[in-house]
Amino acid sequence: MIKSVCGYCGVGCGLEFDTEKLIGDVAYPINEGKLCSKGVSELISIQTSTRLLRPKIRNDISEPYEISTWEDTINVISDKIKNTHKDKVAFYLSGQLLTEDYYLANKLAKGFIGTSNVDTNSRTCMSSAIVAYKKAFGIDYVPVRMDDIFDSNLLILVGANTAEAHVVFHNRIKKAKKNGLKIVVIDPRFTDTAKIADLYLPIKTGTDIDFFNLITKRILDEGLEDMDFIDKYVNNYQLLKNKFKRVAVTKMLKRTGLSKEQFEEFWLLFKNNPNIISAWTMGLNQSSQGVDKNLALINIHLLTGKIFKEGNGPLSLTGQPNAMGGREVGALSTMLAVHMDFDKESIEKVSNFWDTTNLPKEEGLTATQMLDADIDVLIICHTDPVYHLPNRNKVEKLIQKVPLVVEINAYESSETSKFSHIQLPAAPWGEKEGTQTNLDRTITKQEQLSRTSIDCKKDWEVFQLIAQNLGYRKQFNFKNSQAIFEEYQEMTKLNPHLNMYETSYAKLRVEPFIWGEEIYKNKQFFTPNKKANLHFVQNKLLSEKTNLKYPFILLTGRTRDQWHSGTKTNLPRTLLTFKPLNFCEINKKDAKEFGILHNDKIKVISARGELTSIALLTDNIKEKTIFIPVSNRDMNYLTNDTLDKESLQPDYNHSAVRIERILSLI
Ligand SMILES: Nc1nc2c(c(=O)[nH]1)N[C@H]1C(S)=C(S)[C@@H](COP(=O)(O)OP(=O)(O)OC[C@H]3O[C@@H](n4cnc5c(=O)[nH]c(N)nc54)[C@H](O)[C@@H]3O)O[C@H]1N2
Ligand SMILES: Nc1nc2c(c(=O)[nH]1)N[C@H]1C(S)=C(S)[C@@H](COP(=O)(O)OP(=O)(O)OC[C@H]3O[C@@H](n4cnc5c(=O)[nH]c(N)nc54)[C@H](O)[C@@H]3O)O[C@H]1N2
Ligand code: SF4
Ligand SMILES: [Mo]
Repeated sequence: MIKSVCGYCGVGCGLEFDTEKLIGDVAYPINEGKLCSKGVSELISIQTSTRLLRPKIRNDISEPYEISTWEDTINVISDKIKNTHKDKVAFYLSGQLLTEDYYLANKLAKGFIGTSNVDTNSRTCMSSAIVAYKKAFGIDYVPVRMDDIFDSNLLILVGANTAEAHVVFHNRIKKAKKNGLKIVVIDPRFTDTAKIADLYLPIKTGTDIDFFNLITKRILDEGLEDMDFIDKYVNNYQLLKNKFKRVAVTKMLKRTGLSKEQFEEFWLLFKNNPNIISAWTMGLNQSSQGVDKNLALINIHLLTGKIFKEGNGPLSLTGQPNAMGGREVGALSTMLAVHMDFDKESIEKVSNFWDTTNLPKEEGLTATQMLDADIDVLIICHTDPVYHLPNRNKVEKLIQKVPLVVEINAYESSETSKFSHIQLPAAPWGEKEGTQTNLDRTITKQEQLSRTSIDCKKDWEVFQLIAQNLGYRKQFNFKNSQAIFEEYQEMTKLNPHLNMYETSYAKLRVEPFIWGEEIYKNKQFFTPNKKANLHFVQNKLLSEKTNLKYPFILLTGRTRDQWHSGTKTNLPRTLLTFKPLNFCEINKKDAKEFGILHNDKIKVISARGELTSIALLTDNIKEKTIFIPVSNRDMNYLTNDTLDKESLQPDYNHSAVRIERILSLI
């Protein structure tokens, strides 16, 4: 029996492998034996015929790929890097990479090639939360654990569909509900999560700042602040209070689309429950003001001292299994390494540690900027940007201008593979080992369960091959992932709040490790005066607006049994019932107005592109709002590329579209 962890979502469930099947690990603290359909079927996804098994190459994307060798493909890549200015080289990584892969890619790019153009799909996912945590606390730190729900009285789930996206955590929420936890769900769709809510608030998209500001206003008006906590730990209180004297309450409430009665019902729950957790995901982060939405929510916890206390706090729910680990090693273009920024002192420390003089002096391009930036070499690993970036028609045009696009993937059929020149076969989950950090700072260890397929390599090995070919043999001479983890542990000593050095591979095989617990105990903030910052933020209405031509707002999101583009989950599997891959939820009243019937084949059109889908009529979505699942690979032909100005995260959930009926199937 080998113990490992699931590689899908940020919950990080423990599982056991007994030669042929996977079961939940009953002794694992996170999931106590439970798994969802994705975790259970991890094995099926490594045995599929759609695996990428050989390196492939072509000169031009109009030609078919030809099978090649590792030696030849790595030579082409390193020759191109050598003959290109370092600022024209970019690495596009993923929150699904293991920490060891992430560490090595960052070391190669920033440390030796000398480019800070290293970013990740987490830019499209968690960057608003990262920026907000840093602005508020001075550090990217999640101050709540999942288990806290058992000590809490009220859980506010806002823009998060845990029933489909964090399934095992959702089951634990249900368990806590049986013990008395009250639940509020704030979402423009009545999701599966809303089914367990004591109060469901169908907020209008993009108005969460107004909602949180209404709460702040009431806290201030009714004198519910925790003044002891504020005096000791919080900056800008008086400033915020003055600003709130003049906010337009009626206008804010009107914008949310909620009634006075709905808000009052919420307010009673808020006021009468001492311990409160608010948890959020893409409904807040993927927004033109994603950072501000996060800050408006964090304000509430700081004002009431509902943080750093059991059963309380603002809990950002990380989506991918190791988006957190990527943040810890520093594999984003806006950070250097191990939570350090591009300041002089940090550059010096990191240069000494890696024994290099090549470090870039400033931040690089984000994932959402790379294609616009005249890049010569783009190395994409464990993610599918053509599928996931907004405004796909533009993305397709831009990626074709990049002279060398390299894709490292474990499967053949990504959308990006249509635009790459080289495909390198990676060993997927189960054929490699390494660590990942889940959504509440818990470091877990994946184990290798079967041999690596003959011509596949672990992601870190690919980066090491490129590094060695560029001449950095001494610095990239790792025998296995444990050796990388140990170097990374040494590096975390440069920033001691990252106390990963206290664990080891041997210990992680037995139990997970939670970093940063001292920060929690000591109520530590990392701003210059060690106090958390309140921020006054307002809804600036920056998102794309509907109009007569495009009268609907498009939302996109998860379904329980599919993982994004579906390379691992859209496989024939027995015993599992799926939602269809392609559907479009439309409110019944809207459907009537536009003459659309249930199951009609429809075209959804935006100013940027279009896709086809099947109409699913429902009362569960707000009027003039439609929903398409992320398993529809064409979704980003519709979305707009407005970015949050600080986090540069896309505003995926707020694109104006119209619907046309193609064909009635009835
Ligand atoms: N089964 C499955 N699970 C997954 C994934 C997967 O692909 N499949 N992906 C993982 C990843 S990477 C991520 S990031 C997470 C995402 O986890 P979630 O964010 O929980 O998943 P989404 O389905 O994107 O849900 C976002 C919710 O926000 C709502 N929303 C949209 N706009 C607004 C708004 O303006 N305000 C409010 N309050 N709500 C709004 C949407 O209606 C939707 O219900 O899931 C992770 N888990
Ligand atoms: N419209 C819209 N767009 C979105 C979102 C949305 O909600 N709406 N969500 C955004 C978010 S939050 C996210 S996280 C992204 C997700 O978008 P992506 O990251 O592009 O989606 P995935 O399908 O998870 O892509 C993972 C890729 O890694 C490959 N892979 C699997 N295992 C391995 C391995 O071991 N090694 C390597 N090298 N490759 C492997 C898979 O085959 C797949 O091609 O999408 C973003 N885009
Ligand atoms: S909840 Fe997440 S980590 Fe747990 S089994 Fe499901 S996909 Fe895997
Ligand atoms: Mo994500």
